[in-house]
Amino acid sequence: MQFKCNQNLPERAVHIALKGPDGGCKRGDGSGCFIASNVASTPGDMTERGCTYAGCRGVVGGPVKDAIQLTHGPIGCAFFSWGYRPHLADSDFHMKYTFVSDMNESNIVFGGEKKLLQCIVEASQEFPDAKAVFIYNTCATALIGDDGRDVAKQAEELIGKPVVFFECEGFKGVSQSQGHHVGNETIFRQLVGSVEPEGDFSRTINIVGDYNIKNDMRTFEPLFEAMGVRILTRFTGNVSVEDLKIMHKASLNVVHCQRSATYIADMMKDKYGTPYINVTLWGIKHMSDALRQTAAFFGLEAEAERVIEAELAKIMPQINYYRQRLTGKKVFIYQGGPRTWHWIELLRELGMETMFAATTFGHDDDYRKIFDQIADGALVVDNPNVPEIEEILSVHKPDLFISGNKEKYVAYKLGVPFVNGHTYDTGPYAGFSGMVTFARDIDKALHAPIWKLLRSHARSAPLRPGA
Ligand code: CFM
Repeated sequence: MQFKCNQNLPERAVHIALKGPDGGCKRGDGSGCFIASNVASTPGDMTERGCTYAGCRGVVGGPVKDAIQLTHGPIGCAFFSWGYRPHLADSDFHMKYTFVSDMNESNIVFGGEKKLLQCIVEASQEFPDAKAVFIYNTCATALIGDDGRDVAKQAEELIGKPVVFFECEGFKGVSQSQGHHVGNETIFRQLVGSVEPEGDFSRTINIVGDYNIKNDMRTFEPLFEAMGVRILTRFTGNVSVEDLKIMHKASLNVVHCQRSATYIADMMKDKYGTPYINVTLWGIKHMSDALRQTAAFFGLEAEAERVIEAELAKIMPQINYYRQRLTGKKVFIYQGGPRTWHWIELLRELGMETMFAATTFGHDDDYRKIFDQIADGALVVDNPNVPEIEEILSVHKPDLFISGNKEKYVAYKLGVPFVNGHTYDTGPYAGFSGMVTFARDIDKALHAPIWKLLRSHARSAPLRPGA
């Protein structure tokens, strides 16, 4: 399978595969099985990838609600990493403010360490309620060799609070995925286990790898709690610095996003012996499995069944209504990583089939999970460039495109119904109740009156009446 748009970019062939009937996959260049992923984008390829800084500041560190989020770098790095991802919390300090050392030309020539120290002290004086300062390194400050770790140490003594320095300079990896790794390691090293609280932690879990996009957590946290499990820490949606410090006390880590957060689950397993389970918290089967697996760990099986039964009774009439409206539709999902495979089953539960699947920065394990679940004949693309996305939409014509803000207007311009699966235009979409919202949004996108109007009139009508 080749794209017409890639005639001058033969390197793309190894990133494109069709799911074969043998359960495996076929490479685009016919050279055998498996799709190339998590490698540097080819020069000339119009990739949509982000950088290591984006993955660290925007995804893992940014949601922590009571830390000063300080970018050490030029002002644009701070502005363009702020406010786009709705990782909500029960307070909005982290969403309302962003801080930057505002490196200008003379700082780049003479070094920015003094300026950074001054910024940390000033920001913590202005916002005395903040519980820590998170500093994110950028390309500019890494290249000139500013020693941010040392500045953080000095600052910690001056302000008496944790100053956490993330070595997440943008050029470090091939995508934002490397930034998740840096974020996990740094939080683990500097915060987790730094206090030892007293108390009973025997029935506690951490939700690891959920970022509370548009309050997703509100859909599933009460269900875990209804089974008799206490949620100690969230990594990192709606979390405070104090919660991160004590997360090593939990009995079990429940890992949702397995791309951005398995690192910390592994480190906690090694150091503290904390076991973890991998779950998906979207869709009926997966959400039920997550509750059942967690319950089995604590011997709460009967409670889990009770909760699941009560929740299904609430949503099934609506799910059945939407399913008959959505059945038979073919979907193109393009997400950053895991959400592509997390949602294949959920869409099936709504009667739809994923025939085109792509991720921006998925690794081998993400693609294995996609190929395990996806239907025969489906097209899988690693890190699709914009012309490839346009070609899928205009030549293969999926009924629905699920992706993010970068792709939204491409979809609309090409007349393809679209739902925002990254930041959600409405949401939340997780849990049982979120699935109803998701189904409703898909139904609205597919059956919006605009599609009929477009097909019947607009294309054949003159651009201006009377012209
Ligand atoms: Fe994990 Fe995420 Fe995702 Fe992700 Fe992201 Fe995201 Fe995503 Mo957008 S942490 S990998 S880096 S599930 S912001 S909340 S939706 S690309 S598939």
